[in-house]
Amino acid sequence: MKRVMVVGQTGAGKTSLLKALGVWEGHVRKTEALAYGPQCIDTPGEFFDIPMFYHVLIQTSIKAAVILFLMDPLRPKHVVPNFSKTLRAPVIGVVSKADAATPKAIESAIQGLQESGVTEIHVVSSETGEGLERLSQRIRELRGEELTAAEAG
Ligand SMILES: Nc1nc2c(ncn2[C@@H]2O[C@H](COP(=O)(O)OP(=O)(O)OP(=O)(O)O)[C@@H](O)[C@H]2O)c(=O)[nH]1
Ligand SMILES: [Mg+2]
Repeated sequence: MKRVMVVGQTGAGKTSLLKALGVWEGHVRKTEALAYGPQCIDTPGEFFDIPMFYHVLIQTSIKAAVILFLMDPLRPKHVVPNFSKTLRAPVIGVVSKADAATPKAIESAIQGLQESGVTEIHVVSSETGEGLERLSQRIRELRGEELTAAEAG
């Protein structure tokens, strides 16, 4: 299974993003434990907030085809330098909640992702759908799925 895994601080919008991308069918509520769907792996924010749990994220990442590493522009930045490099699948950085954040906050979140070791960064909103089409396309590429001629442009 080529699963999409999400990682990031509590309330960053991980579950909402999986839902908006169509890879999670369940409800969006606080994620209390690792949750596997046929197409995704959802993780609780605490696993990123509390270093004692890092090893769980790292071990779980082995089972992912692509990892979305979220930074919430509405909350105090939590940067763990080069954390994304410890994960065992390709990492895409995602600034969430673009609909509700100021350009300055978005810029700061992008910087936080760069400090976390991420090189590819998307700015999205699960509320309005901003940025989701491009992100979906990149996920499909990293999962090794063929694009249709129209999508490939
Ligand atoms: N404005 C706005 N709010 C969002 C967006 N995405 C998520 N939220 C809100 O952010 C809150 C947290 O969303 P979740 O998807 O549960 O966040 P999470 O990262 O899965 O949180 P944990 O499971 O606790 O780690 C909810 O109140 C969502 O409605 C977005 O794109 N825009
Ligand atoms: Mg969640």
